[in-house]
Amino acid sequence: MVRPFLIGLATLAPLALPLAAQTLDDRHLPVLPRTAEDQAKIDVVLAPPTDFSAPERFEAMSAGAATVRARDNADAFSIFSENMAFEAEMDFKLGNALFRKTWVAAPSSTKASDGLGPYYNARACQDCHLKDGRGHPPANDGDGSVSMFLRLSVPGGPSPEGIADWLVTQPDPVYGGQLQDFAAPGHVPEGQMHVEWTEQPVTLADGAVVSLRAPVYSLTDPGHGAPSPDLMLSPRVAPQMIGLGMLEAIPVADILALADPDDADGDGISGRPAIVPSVEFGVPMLGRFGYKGGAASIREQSAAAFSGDMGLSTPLHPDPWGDCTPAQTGCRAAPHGQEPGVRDGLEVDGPSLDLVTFYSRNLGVPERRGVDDPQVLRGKELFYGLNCTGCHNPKFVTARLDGQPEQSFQLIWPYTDLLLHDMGPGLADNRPEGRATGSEWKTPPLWGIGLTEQVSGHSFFLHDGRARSLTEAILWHGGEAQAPRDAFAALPEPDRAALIAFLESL
Ligand code: HEC
Ligand code: HEC
Ligand SMILES: [Ca+2]
Ligand SMILES: [Ca+2]
Ligand SMILES: [Ca+2]
Repeated sequence: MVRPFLIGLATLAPLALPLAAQTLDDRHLPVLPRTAEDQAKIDVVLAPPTDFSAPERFEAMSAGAATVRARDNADAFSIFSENMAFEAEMDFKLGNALFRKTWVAAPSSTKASDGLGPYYNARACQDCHLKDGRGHPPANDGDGSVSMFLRLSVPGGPSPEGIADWLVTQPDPVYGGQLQDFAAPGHVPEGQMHVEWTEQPVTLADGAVVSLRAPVYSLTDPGHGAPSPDLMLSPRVAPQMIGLGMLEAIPVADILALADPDDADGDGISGRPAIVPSVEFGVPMLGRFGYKGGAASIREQSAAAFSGDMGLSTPLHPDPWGDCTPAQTGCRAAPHGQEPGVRDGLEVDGPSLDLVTFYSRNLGVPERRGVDDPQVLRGKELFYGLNCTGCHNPKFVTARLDGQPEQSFQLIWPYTDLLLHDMGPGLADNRPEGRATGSEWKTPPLWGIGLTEQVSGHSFFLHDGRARSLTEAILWHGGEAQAPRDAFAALPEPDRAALIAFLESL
């Protein structure tokens, strides 16, 4: 495999940042400043392609030197960054063990892994992020919504300081911020997620008919009283875990530079940054993780998962009852796994959170397949021509990082701008989150998407897994993406196939 993009250290000179960047920074990263010389090199590699008859330089290496060899088995997303030092492998393995670890409710004889719940969605990270890939919606009711969950909220509540355009919501006073569909022995689960599908046929320009399945979600078997009539639900399947450290290492200024909130360039696309109060740093930060950009860093997202998904405390969320509200008195009276002198008095101590974070940061992105295939190249040309790139931004160069070599200064190809976009009423969950409205979603990365079937055994896409194919996923696009979606629907069949072949090669 070629080791691309190793550029020597040059003299340090500060770079002028766009105005908006002055209020948000990358304090989650050990950033070294970019030099003028770095910037000149970056400008060259980030220039859009002009020739679609051959792949661009380094294009096959989706995550730069951290890219892993594509495997033809279900472990393709479980490989550590190719450029990781030998000494770091043990941390990755320990993090993996914690990611796979099955927790048990307290009190138990296995003191080292107790503290689960009392309410929870799953007993291990890996139960949702199956094979480090994405989850899926339930095939039938009662089939366990294990790899997806419902986020909950009601209108009202406080607004965090220093963040403009915050849409005020708060956790449900009884059910909290998330529906936990399991409970420890002796406790009643909060309820179940129920989904009803309706098939909606869509006719494309050439007469082909594609059926989209439209979901309606509800909370059934509520175990803690009738839910509030104002309750808002947001269904979410677990996303794939690859390349997250790279997304975390993109300089915030480079993401903000793509925002166009008033659509000044008139292309119908107006990305906005998600800005969230950082739990770890106590300041507003760019929200990079979660479907609406609800978390600033992998560490914060992982700590929120321990708390909300499994009821486990960490240094960032020290409450051992997780999402349980004051109204859930049974939960708050339940035994927990916190003991003085054991695991720093937490259910998951700081070093364990750091290991899981290191693991999550270093799941490698497989290299592209078929980059020079003529059909894939034609599909790439269409991807640019239809302005899919208006949101699925092809490439970035990560920040230079001190002591984090895997992610430092790499040319990456994630196909996301990490910004929020209005995707229209079809995809709306009608549940605002932070600055994201009920119809806005953060552009997801597309790298690895062609390996979904191989890793996960299904091809369900979008935030709730409603799309059963890449074609359906594209046809669900609306709002700011209406024009590219319509242009796709108007393509002749060979061009649609080429665009899909390009996506399959990512
Ligand atoms: C019940 C299922 C479930 C469990 C268990 C779970 N996750 Fe997740 N995970 C999700 C969902 C759903 C999201 C998207 C969340 C959102 O949109 O707010 C997510 C998002 C993430 C992300 C951000 C990915 C991205 O692309 O934005 C990370 C990192 C993550 N989870 C790590 C973990 C870790 C670490 C654990 C174990 C401590 C864990 N998860 C347990 C379902 C789960
Ligand atoms: C206005 C921004 C925007 C444009 C333009 C856009 N997308 Fe998307 N795309 C998104 C967002 C946001 C999502 C996630 C929506 C959701 O999960 O509900 C998404 C999801 C996807 C997915 C599914 C990803 C996954 O992990 O499930 C695919 C595939 C995709 N887009 C391809 C395309 C293609 C091809 C085009 C051009 C025809 C395009 N997109 C244009 C914003 C955009
Ligand atoms: Ca607990
Ligand atoms: Ca809850
Ligand atoms: Ca625009």
